[in-house]
Amino acid sequence: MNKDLQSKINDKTAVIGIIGLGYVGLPLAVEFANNSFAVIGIDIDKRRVEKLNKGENYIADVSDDNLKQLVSSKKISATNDFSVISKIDAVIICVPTPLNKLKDPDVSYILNVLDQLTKYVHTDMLISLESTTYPGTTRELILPALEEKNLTVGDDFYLCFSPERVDPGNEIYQIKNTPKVIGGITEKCTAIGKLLYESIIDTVVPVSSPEAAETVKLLENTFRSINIGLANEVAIMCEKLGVDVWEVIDAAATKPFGFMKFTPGPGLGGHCIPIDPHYLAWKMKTLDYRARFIELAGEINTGMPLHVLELISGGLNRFQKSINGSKILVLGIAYKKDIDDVRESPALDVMTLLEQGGAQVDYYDDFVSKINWNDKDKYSQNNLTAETLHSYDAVVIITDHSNIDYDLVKSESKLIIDTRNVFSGIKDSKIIRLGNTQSI
Ligand code: SAJ
Repeated sequence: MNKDLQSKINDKTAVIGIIGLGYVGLPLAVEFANNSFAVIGIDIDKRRVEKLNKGENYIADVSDDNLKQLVSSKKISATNDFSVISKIDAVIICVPTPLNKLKDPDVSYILNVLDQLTKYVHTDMLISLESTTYPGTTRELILPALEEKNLTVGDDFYLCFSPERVDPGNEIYQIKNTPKVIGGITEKCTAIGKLLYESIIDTVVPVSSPEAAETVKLLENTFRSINIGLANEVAIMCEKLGVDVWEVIDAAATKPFGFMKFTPGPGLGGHCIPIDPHYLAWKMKTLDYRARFIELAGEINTGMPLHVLELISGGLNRFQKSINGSKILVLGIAYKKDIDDVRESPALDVMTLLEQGGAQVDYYDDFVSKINWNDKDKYSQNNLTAETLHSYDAVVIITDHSNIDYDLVKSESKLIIDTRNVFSGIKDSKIIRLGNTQSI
């Protein structure tokens, strides 16, 4: 007897498909497989598919051994052949949604998936979109394409939006214990989607529509971008006011209600926070509304690398040096501490500005051995010895990885620009801290 989707989810015989096996999709595939579902990962990157089918992990938040065990026990397999969708009961789309050169949404990855999905969509199937996107994408782009197959949403198939809430490197909050929001086209869609996610996640939060769920995600990340922008602007104000922004923020954070701590930095990195707010701003433009907070936060955050350059220039000036002709070491180039991801990292902007200013720029980051930077391969310095540090006119701390010997950095560097308050409260004329009078 052909069990319906609901009973297949309940008895875990539903075959789960994850499209897009990156920092969102692969952990999700592992989570479903760990909960006894058969999972088929689909990705257009053949190398990634091959690695996965050999049980080789490439995502830091996934356990190598767990993945190897799931692949060898055939709970997880991967392919780049979308026709497997015809035997998949629930498919979850986790493909990138970047910005194009004009900073407008680039939903081409979603559209490419849709081209394939419409070939193989079948009755009694759940489709959940997780890729962060502008409100309306699920209903305006995905639904019509599926309904063209003479299938009725809420009867023949179920369509939801459920935003991912992955915080790479976060060891406390992971998939199971991070509440999951979900909004379906119909109430039955939401109910089926909620049932599926509840099989792996402790708390699933239904909302009334996909648009609500799409907007929840954008609010979450816009909230962060704007508050980080505020922290960055307060840092610049504190340099002019003659106070230490880090002391001010720490003291403000003692307020037990009505305040949430954000800290300044060299800019905004990652594949979400710098990008997601622009999806909301773009959608609002189509509705003749200007999202001014988002634009202003974007201006301030993208202006921080240039501010860091001014701090470096001011510091070199103390030693009658200029950026032009100086040797500069950037310490930490990942977009945030203790991870290996450099996407949108402000370190890359700072390095480009330094090189444009005539400096010789090197970096040290033992999470990131090599980058492709301005179309050429650049390698991390091998080790951080006293001799290495002393050979640079300035050392710029962009990402404060935990595994650095900062005492050595302090004793052996001629000049330090500290954008992460590593040397908190230390008054030393060779240390310039972002957001602190000592810096100027
Ligand atoms: N940053 C600051 N000051 C702060 C916080 C962050 O300068 O007070 C910088 C970081 O250095 C980094 C960037 O902002 O360059 C983004 O930081 P993030 O902590 O938001 O890191 P992401 O983008 O890896 O993770 C975020 C999630 N983080 C948290 O919730 C803490 C969350 O915003 C999203 O669920 C997730 O991206 C996503 O994928 O949308």
